[in-house]
Amino acid sequence: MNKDDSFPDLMIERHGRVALLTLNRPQVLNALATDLLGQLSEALAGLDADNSVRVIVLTGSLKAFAAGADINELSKKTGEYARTEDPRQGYWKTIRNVDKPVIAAVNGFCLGGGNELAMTCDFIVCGTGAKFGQPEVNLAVMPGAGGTQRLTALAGKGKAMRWLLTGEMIDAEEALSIGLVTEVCEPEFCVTRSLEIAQMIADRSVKAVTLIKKSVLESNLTSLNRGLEQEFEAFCELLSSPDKAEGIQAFLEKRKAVF
Ligand code: CO8
Repeated sequence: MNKDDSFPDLMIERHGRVALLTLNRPQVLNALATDLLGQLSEALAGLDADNSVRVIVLTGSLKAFAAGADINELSKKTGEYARTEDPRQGYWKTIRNVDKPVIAAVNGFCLGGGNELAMTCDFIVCGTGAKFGQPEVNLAVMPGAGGTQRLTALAGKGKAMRWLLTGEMIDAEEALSIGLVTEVCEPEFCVTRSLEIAQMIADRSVKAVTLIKKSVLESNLTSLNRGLEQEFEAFCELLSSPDKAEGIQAFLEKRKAVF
């Protein structure tokens, strides 16, 4: 395992032509603080530009792929800041623009921004105990990195509405049944299995793989881009609301929010 000083919250490992990138901020269940998101976007861009790498597998720990954006940061953030100064949107753009295939290997909690990150990958393999969800509504906020768009595209309107509006979690079996994930395996084999699939892709023609990925993403790019803009505007509006202050305070005090 290669620890790079410029990526203190990531681990990067090479398996032949496959790179394994591991989120490593266990004390907060890999919550995607701005700094971690910045490291991730830089590491992914670096691997994308590295000719010795053909496929990337992104994973977390057995307990959590990522439990969402960092709620401590979210508490201080206003809509105005998110619109003007926040580097996060730029980081997300870099992440979704990676040309090489990226597979998410998910165990444990995959929530909020964590689920948005997994859905931004090209497909997801998960362990039996994985729990997916968009619980932002519990904090009186909403997904701001594509959750409303990508979950709807994968699960269909009814299920996406149900999960986005209630914040309920989706277990691995249900995630498989709706196509949110492509395969469920024993948790300890999730990364190995993802590396095996990555290896299969790495053996194919780079040119064919690159153009297939590009074409699949193109299929709904115009509507996705429009949806992402609308979602981000709504997200910024909620960041400055009094309900958000109560939602986050309640989380930090480990109590149920009252709206
Ligand atoms: N951010 C910060 N800290 C977190 C987060 C998080 N998202 N999730 C967990 N932690 C911390 C906990 O506060 C706890 O810290 P401590 O030990 O100091 O009390 C530690 O991680 C372990 O967590 P728990 O004790 O809660 O572990 P449990 O196993 O009891 O519960 C859960 C696990 C169910 C995952 C629970 O931690 C939880 O509900 N987490 C929050 C999930 C959530 O709401 N995610 C959505 C966040 S909002 C978002 O992603 C989109 C908004 C985009 C904003 C962009 C601007 C920043």
